[in-house]
Amino acid sequence: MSHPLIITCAITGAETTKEKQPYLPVTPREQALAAEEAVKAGASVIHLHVREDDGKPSQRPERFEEAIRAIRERVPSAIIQISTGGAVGESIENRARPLTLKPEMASLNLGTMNFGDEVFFNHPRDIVGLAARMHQNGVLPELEVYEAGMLEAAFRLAKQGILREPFHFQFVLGVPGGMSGEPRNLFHMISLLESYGARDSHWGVAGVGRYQLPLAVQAVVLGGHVRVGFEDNIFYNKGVLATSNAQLVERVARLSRELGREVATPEVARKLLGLK
Ligand code: KMH
Ligand code: ZN
Repeated sequence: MSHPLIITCAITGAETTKEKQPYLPVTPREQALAAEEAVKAGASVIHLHVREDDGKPSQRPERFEEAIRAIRERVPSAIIQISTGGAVGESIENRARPLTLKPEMASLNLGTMNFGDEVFFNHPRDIVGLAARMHQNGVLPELEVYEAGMLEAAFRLAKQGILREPFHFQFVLGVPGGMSGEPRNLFHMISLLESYGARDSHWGVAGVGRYQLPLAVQAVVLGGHVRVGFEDNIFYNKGVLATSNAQLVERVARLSRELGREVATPEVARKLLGLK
C-alpha cells in the first residue's frame, strides 16, 4: 500500500474537561506520560495545547516550555506540534507567543468559522502574520481546514508567497460550524487537492466525536494520515469513555497494520513531512 501512516495524537485540546473525560492529561507530567504512551502505541506527532493549574487553556510560552521539556524527557523522539489556535476567544498575540520556542511544527488555522456556539476568529491579516512567524522561526505549519474554502485559501496564500508547498493539511471534520465528517466531504477535500495538482502535499483527517473512527479508517485506506485524541473525541465506543489517548492511537495503528499499511515512527514521519 502507500507510504507509512502518520498518527497524530491531540492529547489535551482546549475544550475538553476532566469533568467529561477524567483521564484527560492537563499537567506537564500527565501530558508527558500521555505522549509517551501515545508514541509507544504508534503516534509520531503530538498536537499540544497546555493548561494552567486551574485547568484553563493557556498560550503562555512558559507553560508550553514546561510541557515540552517534560515530554522530551520521556519521549525525545516525538514530533511536537504546538497549537496556535488556542481556545476560542484567545487573542492573536497570545496565540502567536509560543512560536518563539521554535517547535518543529505548529497548527495554522486557515479561516474564521462558527465553532459550536462560538466563533473561532482567524482574520486574514492574522493568518498571514502567523504564517510569516512560522517561516521566520523554521516551524512547519500544519494547515487546519474545517471546510473546503479554507483548503482553497491555502493555494491562494501560496500564490501570494505567504505559504509554500508541499502542504501538510489537517482536515478537521465534524465541528458544528464546519463540514461534517461524512465520507462525501472527505472525498470532496481529496478531489479538490487533486484538482490543484498538489501531488507532494500530504493530508490527514481529524474526525470530531463520532466521526473519529470511521474517518480514520477511510484515511488509512485512501493514503491520508490520521489524528485521534481527547481534543477531538473522548469515547472509545458509543457511550464508553476511552481510558487513555493511547487506546485511541493503538486501535488505529492496529487497524492500519491489518489493512496492510505500516505505521510511521517519528523518524519516518520526519522524512515524510520534510522535517530535519
Ligand atoms: N480550540 C480550537 C478553537 C488548533 O489547535 O490550531 C482550535 C484548535 C485548533 O484547537
Ligand atoms: Zn488543537
